[in-house]
Amino acid sequence: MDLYFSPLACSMATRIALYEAGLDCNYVRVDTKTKRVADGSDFLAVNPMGQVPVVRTDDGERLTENTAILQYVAGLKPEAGLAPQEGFQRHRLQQWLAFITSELHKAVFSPLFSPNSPEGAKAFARQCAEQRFAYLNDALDGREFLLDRFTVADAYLTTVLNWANSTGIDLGKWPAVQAYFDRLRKWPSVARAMAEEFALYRNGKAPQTAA
Ligand SMILES: N[C@@H](CCC(=O)N[C@@H](CS)C(=O)NCC(=O)O)C(=O)O
Repeated sequence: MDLYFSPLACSMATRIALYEAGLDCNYVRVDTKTKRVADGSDFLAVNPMGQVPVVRTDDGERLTENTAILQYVAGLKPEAGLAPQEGFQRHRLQQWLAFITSELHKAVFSPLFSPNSPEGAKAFARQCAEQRFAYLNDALDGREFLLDRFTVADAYLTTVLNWANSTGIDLGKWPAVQAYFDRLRKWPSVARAMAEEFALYRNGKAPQTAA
């Protein structure tokens, strides 16, 4: 399997899931700014959206979209428990994946990161953050994980919360969110992925946007 990734971008959630599941992968670095793969080839030929993550499966299928990729990886090793395979908890997992991708990643962080989004869009994103993080804070209060154990939703949420500092979002306003992030960033698969991708990010030739 190949994972097209960019250091500290949302593709880090898939790296966390792969580490958690103990699955091998070929990590292919992409510069999302120039749309070039590390070998110089055109990333738009891999994903016309120009976005990471992309997974190329061992069968040659290409899969995009965090929520689909994370569930795909979880399904490769069901015994790792990264996604409830059936029952209502499966829907609960999908609820959180959808919330993270649409309400946090795209509504809050993407406009804050984008050099092309006007100040009005950034101000609206900061306004959206208040309600979204208050909701998340209530949901996380008294809980260790989003579900009853570490799942791919936690892999995605920690990846997204990792952008708060660099976008001026003070997680300290939401104590349960802050406590969750402080705890989860020390979770072995998360800590490993963050340390490795931070080193790659710092050593990158060109700065890259995260979200
Ligand atoms: N809808 C996509 C969005 C992925 C996405 O936003 N990726 C960002 C990195 S976090 C990216 O590649 N941005 C570069 C760009 O949009 O040009 C998904 O959920 O996988």
